[in-house]
This record gives sequence, structure tokens and C-alpha cells, in this order.
Amino acid sequence: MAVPTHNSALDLGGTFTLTAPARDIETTMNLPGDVHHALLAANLIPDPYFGENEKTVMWVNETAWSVEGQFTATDADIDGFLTLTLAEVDCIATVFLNGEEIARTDNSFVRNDLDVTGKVLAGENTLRIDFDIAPDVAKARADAHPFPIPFTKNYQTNGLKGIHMNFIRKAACHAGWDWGICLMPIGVYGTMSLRKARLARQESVQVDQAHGQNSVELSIKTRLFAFAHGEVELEHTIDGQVIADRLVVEKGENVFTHNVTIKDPKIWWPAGQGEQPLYDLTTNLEGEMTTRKIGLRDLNWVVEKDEIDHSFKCRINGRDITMMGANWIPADAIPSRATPAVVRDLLESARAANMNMLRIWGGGQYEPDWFYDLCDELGILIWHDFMFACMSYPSDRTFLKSVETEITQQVRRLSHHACIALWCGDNEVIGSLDWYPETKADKERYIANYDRLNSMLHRIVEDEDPVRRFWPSSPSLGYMDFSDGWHSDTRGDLHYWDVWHSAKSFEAYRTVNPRFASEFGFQSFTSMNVVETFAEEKDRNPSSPVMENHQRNAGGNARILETMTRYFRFPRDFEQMVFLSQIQQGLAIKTAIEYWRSTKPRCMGTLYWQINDIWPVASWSSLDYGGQWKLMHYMARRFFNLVNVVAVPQVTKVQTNSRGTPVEGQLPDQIALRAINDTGKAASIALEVTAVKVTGESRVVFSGNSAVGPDAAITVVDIPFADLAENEFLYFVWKDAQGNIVGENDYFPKPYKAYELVGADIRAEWSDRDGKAVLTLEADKPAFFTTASVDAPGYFSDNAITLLPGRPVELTFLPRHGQSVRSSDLAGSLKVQHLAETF
Ligand code: BMA
Repeated sequence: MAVPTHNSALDLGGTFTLTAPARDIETTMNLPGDVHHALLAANLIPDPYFGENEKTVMWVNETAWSVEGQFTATDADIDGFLTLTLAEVDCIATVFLNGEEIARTDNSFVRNDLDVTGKVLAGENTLRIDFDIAPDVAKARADAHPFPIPFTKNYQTNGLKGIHMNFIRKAACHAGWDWGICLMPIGVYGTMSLRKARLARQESVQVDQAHGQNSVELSIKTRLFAFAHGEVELEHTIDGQVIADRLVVEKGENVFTHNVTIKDPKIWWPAGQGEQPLYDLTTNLEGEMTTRKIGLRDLNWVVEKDEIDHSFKCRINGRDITMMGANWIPADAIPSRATPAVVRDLLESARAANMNMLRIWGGGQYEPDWFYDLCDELGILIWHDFMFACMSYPSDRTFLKSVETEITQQVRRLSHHACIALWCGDNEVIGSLDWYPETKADKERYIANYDRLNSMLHRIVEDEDPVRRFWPSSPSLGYMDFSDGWHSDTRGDLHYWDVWHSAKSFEAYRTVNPRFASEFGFQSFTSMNVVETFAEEKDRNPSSPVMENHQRNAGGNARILETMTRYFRFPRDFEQMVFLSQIQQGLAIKTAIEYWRSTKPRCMGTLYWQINDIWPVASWSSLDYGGQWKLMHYMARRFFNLVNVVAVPQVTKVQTNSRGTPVEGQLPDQIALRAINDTGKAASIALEVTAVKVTGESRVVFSGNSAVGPDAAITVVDIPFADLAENEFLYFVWKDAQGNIVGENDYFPKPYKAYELVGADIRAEWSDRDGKAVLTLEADKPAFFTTASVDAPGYFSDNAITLLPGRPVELTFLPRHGQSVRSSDLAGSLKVQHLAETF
């Protein structure tokens, strides 16, 4: 966690000495940073992500580490009250300044502002941090607790031993997860500085907004910490207005509120719905300057009785806007690697796929300030869990006290951001009571225990950020409701996992009608070029130890392969299997999202699990570790199109299998083509539907114009299934009022394996246009999920597309990280893949 930069602080980051006395190790370490990163740089450990090295490097987190470094202060630097700020110490450590113990840290989500007045010398000073062995501390605490609190089942595949992460405050997924490596990083992250104050320092600046006719009233709440009684000068500047005040402060914490009116406000919208104008708010406390970007938007959640049960929707600037996006996990298991450039790239890919919301999931971390700045800039709203996930937590006084400081600080730090849409108590903690023998056997005790923590979180949000909604948990049916949030689809948010975790058919997604689907996912293998970074040729087999190590959900590889046998013909080799797994993943999630979006306004949010990976692994992500787009990310860009047309098969009598789930490929009676408009303006849709034989012949079965009102979904036409011949599928294209093609989609009534797909000859031609490389693809026969890839960081304007004879498609290459490339740089590495080639 970082504090805003200010000009009167001495940066204490730099090169430190890292030692492990018990192991006779001494090397250098850059701070802020983490131990694994330093050991890698010093060649003292192999790449933990390669092969099965996770096990080889496990000793690192079973070792007591110490970092020590020097900094020089001038007379001027120490002339005043001094605060040593360590934004994030991971995790349990003792801090020494010039040999004197100045703090014990215990919670990596708490910022440490240590009063070191009189303790810093003019000249050289020594800062030392001794880290305890976190897994040992966690175990000792768990053992001493009066009743058992099991750790999450998501550690079942971390290869070694479970760690009682519920007894220590650091990212729960540091100990692994069902997609994560177990490294248990150790380090200091974010701001490390020595701050000087004449009398007081800034603690937090929060901004509330009240939107009027043509103005926005801001209420700026400034929290100062004063070292003594006296007077200070405080100045806020925003939109050319200066609010200067002379304030009397008392020793300790002081809170002041100033109001300012922004006339003719430039309004902030989530991505896709308008611009993201940001106002600079600069706060100057006698030279300690901080700047925050303020986006002006009116946001509230409409959770109220309706004809179904209760709505669950986000109203922004007066419009009920469908939330479309995914779940976010920490960007790297080695914290030093999650740089602003890496994270910006991931967030830009979220926006490029038409997302407007990410959910920061409760088993990860509160992100640094710059993360939320990026979301404000890109128009990505954040559903923010507090950091509790998939297990119970203690509720004794010491634990609650620490969490109270954590949540209070985090809410005060982040509440000014336009992107923060909701505070949510945790991820799946209520549901997890049914997962463990201990909690199942004594549920009342664990619910009471849960409520002590959860009601405190609620109270803190009400006190510290009253304009934001607190949602108890994800999934949850609502306030004080401790019942099953997984399966009720009439209220609250829903996690729907039956397709992945219970092997139901993709069709099962159409048997639930969530109000807001905040988690559902399907795994794929990470792309071939990423597999090559951790698996040698001999290990490229789905049941090799290396590939199994890079799959952390028990039975995950088997689930991927078994599903293939249900929908596709079995792939002919490893590389084709990797490719097909990504087609399959995209298809699963497309089925869910197209259908749920089409039920608008019943369903007002779909956030799939998960957008990113923490290391190279088989997982539910749509972006590979490193940010490359998997096939699903391309499909997401299309299934999240604001104006979209989707096929919804109608089955009068659903046949179910022995598991009570719809059978794969049950033929529909008819196929409804539903037009979805998630814009604030009416959309004109000229739709042409063709029935195409997999061998290429096609005929038009419908053509017509419709108008879809703003924020609405309608059925344009029902196509009787009986009208389709064997081997025919539906392909549809729609144009706007100006006649421009705005979207294409298709629908196969039977599983792909049932069709006699024919080989296609695909011609690829490169050109350069407006400084961009353009690839034209043309096929002589239909080619499905046609995907172009090149060895360069970037993505094509589209991929995983249906190519039809006589319909060439142009794909523009969009480099990530902003470089420009020419087609001649890419042509040599071009690979074009498609479905018929996989078997
Ligand atoms: C969800 C998440 C994670 C997990 C995922 C896949 O419920 O909350 O715990 O990674 O399921 O199993």
C-alpha cells in the first residue's frame, strides 16, 4: 500500500543487505521488493515458475530473513517531527532504527506510520527489519486458538503443507490457491520514506460527492495527525478553486471538512458509456503535498423488492448499467514483478475486451494507489472484496483490532476513487462453512464467529464511507442473510460453479437466471508459448508431473479433457489440445454470458472467473501470465459488445441426465435471436441470418430491421430448428442504421463433434496501413475459431473467428506496451489455427 507522494519526504528505498544467518546467506536486495526476487537476481534460487521448482524454493519461506540498509539524513531532513512510513511490510517483523526496536509489524495490509522524532541522526542511519517465519507463527496461533479454524481447501494442491493463512494478515493466495503457486513472499512493498512535519502530517483525504442539476457538491474530509497542539495551514486546490484554511489542531488525530462546488461538472462514466474526465485535487499541508484524481459520478446500488424478488443493479449517473467484466487476482506471485507497466497492460486488455468492472477478489490483496488511478483513468469500476476468502477467521479481540485498523485505513485511503463501486465483506466465507468437518459439525459457533468479524466490517464502512454500499459477502443474498448464496437466482449475487466443479453441461448455464453473476468460470491450458517457458519438450503431456504441478485444481486437467470428449473430437496432439482447450473455455463462458445478458433487466452483471494469472498455469483466466490474450479474451471482447445479437435455443422439454443436468446437445425446438442494447441510446439493428452448411453453401433464413430501446433486450426472431438441414449452422450479421457491419455471431445447435467439418485452405496476406500491420485471411471452406498468432507482444483486432468462403476478414495487429510494428516483423512467425485441424 502506498501513501501519496509528497515533497518533504526522504525516500528510504534502495539497496539493502539481505541475510539469513541460519543459512549463512548474505546478498543484496532492492527495497521496496521481495526476497524471492532478490534471491533470483543473485542466482541463489532457480526460477520458481519452471518445472517443479516450487518445491525446490520452498525453504525460502521457512527461513528467517533480515534486511539492513543505511540512509543519510541532513540537518534539514530531521528538523521537525519525523514519521517513518513503511506502506506494506510482508508480514510479521521487527523494525530497528539505529539498533533500537521501533515497531513490531503484524498485518501486511496496514500502513505503518512510526514516530521516530529524535531517533534519526544527521548523517548515516541504519534501518533493519527482521522477519519472523510466517507459516510458523500462523501454526502457533492456530494451535493456541480455543477451537479449530481450518485453513482453506484451496491449499490442497500446494504440494507441501497447508498454511494457517487465516491467522495472519497477508494475501491468502501467497500460500497457493487452486490456480496459484505457494511461495509465501517476504518483503517490504510500496512507499518507504522518512516524512518531516513542522507540527502535523496528512493521514487521509476523502471526497464525497452530491450531484445536483448542473453542479456537484464535494465534501473533502481531511484527516491530520498532529504531534502537539497548535495551528497549521491547509490548502486544497481543485478546478481552479483554492480552499485555504488555518486550523487549530490537538495532539493526535484531527478531522476537518471543507465543501466546494464544481459548476458545469464534467461527468465520469464507466468504459463504453462515456468519457473519464478527472479533476486534480491537490492538498498542501505546509509543504506536504498530495494529489488525487477525482472523477465525478453519481453511483448507487439498487437492491429493492421487484416482481421477481430483489433487484441487484448498479445505477450510474441515473442509468442502470449492466456490469460486464471479470475477477481480478494479484498480478504476480513474486510481488516485485507486478509493476505499474505490467498491471496497466492487463487493465488495458480488460477495457479492450469491453469490460467495465473488475472484482478484486478477497483471497488476494488491496492494490497500490496507482492501480486505482489506472482504473479511474480507464473507466473500470471495482467491486472490492475485503481480504477474507474461503475459510473462517478468528474473531478474538487482537485479531479484530488488527482488522479494524486495516479496513479503516484502506477505506480512508481509497474512498475518493471514482472506480470504487462497492465494498464487499469477503469471498465465499459463509459458503465455506459447509466445506470442512469442523465447521459443518458446529455451524452455530462458526456463524456467530463470522458475524463478529462481518458486522465490524459493515460498521466500519458505515462510519468511514457512508455513501458506499457494503455487501456482506460474495455470494450473498443480502443483509444478515447467512443462507446459501450459490444457488438462489432471485436476489443478491451468485457464484455459479456447477459447470466446472460439478461437470454439468454448458447448457446448464441456461438453467439459472442470476440477478448478478459475480463468479463462474471454465479452465483452459495456458497458451503453447507460455507452456514452453516452464515445461521441457518431454514434459508437454497433460499428465506429466510438470503439467500437473501447473494445474492446482484437483482433477482439473481431467475435467478439461473429459469435457472435450463431450463437445469436440479428441485433439490429435498436445499443441492442438492446448488450442482446443481455449476454444472450449471460450465457448463455455460465451454460453453463460450471452444467455444471462439476454435476460436483461433481470441480470445486471456478469463477472467471469478470472481475468489474469499469477504465474503460468492451467486456469480459468482469459489472459495468460504475461498478459497475452487467450482465445476467450477475444471472445469476451465480442460477447461483451454493448450492442450484441445472441442465439438462445428454446427447448420445450429439457432432457436431463443422471445428475439432473441438461444433456449435451439436446436439440432445440427453436432458436431465439435476441438483440441486446447496453447503451443509453436506441439501437437500430439490421439483422441477416443465414443457414450455412459446414461445407460452405449458405442460404438466407431471415432478414429484417429492428429498433432496440436503450438499456434493453428483445427477441428479434425465432428460427424453427426444423428449418435447418443436417450439417447446417446459423451465421448472423447485423448492421447499424448507416449500413456498417457492427457484429457477427454464430450458433451450432449440436456439439461440434457431431459435424463433419471439412479442411479449409486459408490464405493469409499482410499489408501495412496507417502504421499498423494488417492481416487479411480468406478461406475456401468454413473455418471455425480461426486464430492468428505471431511472436510479438500484442493482439489482433479479432481472433477465434468464423471464416466463410467469399468473406475475407481483416485483422489489425495491436501491439501491447505501445511499440509500433510492421507486417514484415510479424510475417515470419505467423501461425493460423482453426478447429478442423485439431483432430
Ligand atoms: C471461486 C473463487 C476462488 C477459486 C475459484 C475456482 O469461488 O472464489 O476461490 O479460485 O472459485 O475454484
